[in-house]
Amino acid sequence: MSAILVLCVGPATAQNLLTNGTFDGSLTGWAASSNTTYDSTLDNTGASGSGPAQSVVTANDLAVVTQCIAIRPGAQYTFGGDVILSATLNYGGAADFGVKWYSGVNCGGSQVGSASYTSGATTRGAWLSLSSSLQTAPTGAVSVLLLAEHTVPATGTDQANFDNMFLDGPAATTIPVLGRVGFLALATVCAALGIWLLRRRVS
Ligand SMILES: [Ca+2]
Repeated sequence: MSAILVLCVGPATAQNLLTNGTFDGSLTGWAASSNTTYDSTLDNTGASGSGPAQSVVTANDLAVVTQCIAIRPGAQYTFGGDVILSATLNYGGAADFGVKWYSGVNCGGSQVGSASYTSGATTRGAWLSLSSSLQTAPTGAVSVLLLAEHTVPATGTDQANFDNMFLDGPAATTIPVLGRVGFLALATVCAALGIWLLRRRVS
């Protein structure tokens, strides 16, 4: 019955699609550049064992933490997370979150549309929450690469930590393609279900 209701009413709406966006105990679910590690000491919410990803860039370099997610083209998404730039390991680095859309599953194929980024972290020594504007997944995209990025403009040691990352939006469900007969059958079942629910409510 619940499956029929989902078909009649439509799929569920926005949810955080990331695996382990809070970095509970490890970087499980994430790919990270070699200058990024798990840090158990600096969780944004103080939750024990839920550290952030920590990037320490020691040269004119880029650190990146990524996760690829299946998405639905044409659907709307927002992304972001929390970031703290170290006040002590400070060499003028910058940090933000971004998305890149891909035509193939698991971020294969080619990049589709433009990459988008949140604004960059502007202060150091305090956690900041960064969130994107509403993004529409481009036509032809089936997956998206979510990134946390940390760059340093020159040779020096700079530290950033990332936590509570999110990609909010509808999951990439496989929508069955119905022929005319199938559509009429589903419409009939939905109508019958509606009448049945109405009668139950009245009686
Ligand atoms: Ca955490």
